[in-house]
Amino acid sequence: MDTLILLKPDVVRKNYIGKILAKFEENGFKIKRLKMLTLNRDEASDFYSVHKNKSFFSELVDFITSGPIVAAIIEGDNAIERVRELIGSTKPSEAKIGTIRREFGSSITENAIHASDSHESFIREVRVVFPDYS
Ligand code: FUP
Repeated sequence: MDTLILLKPDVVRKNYIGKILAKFEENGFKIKRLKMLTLNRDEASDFYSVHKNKSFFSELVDFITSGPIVAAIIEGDNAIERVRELIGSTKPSEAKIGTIRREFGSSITENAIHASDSHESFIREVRVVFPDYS
């Protein structure tokens, strides 16, 4: 099973790309696709379309477009659920010790990483960053 992760601009700025990708490999996942890119505002709005009516939407789009990100398709048994566990809760200060957001995130916006929360989200999100995925 596949899932999508994005290492957000805070991770690229702080030089945590390697440390975070290593956690996926150490936990038995395969990195199936990998690329660095910068989302434009249209792509970011599309990616986060489920949040378009939320108060934090413009802040979210500002942040995710603020610099390069690293996108990866991660493969493994039950990957969607297991990767969500590995990244931890949205708010880094509330995420369990040992999770990626707890270790590398600094606020609810600058929370280091995105991971698809369902198969439906994965299918919608993957097309924004890997349009040739099938
Ligand atoms: P998650 O699935 O854990 O990434 O969290 P959500 O789908 O609830 O939120 C998506 C992104 O919106 C989070 F990564 C951070 C941002 N966000 C805020 O900036 N403020 C909020 O109050 C909630 C979420």
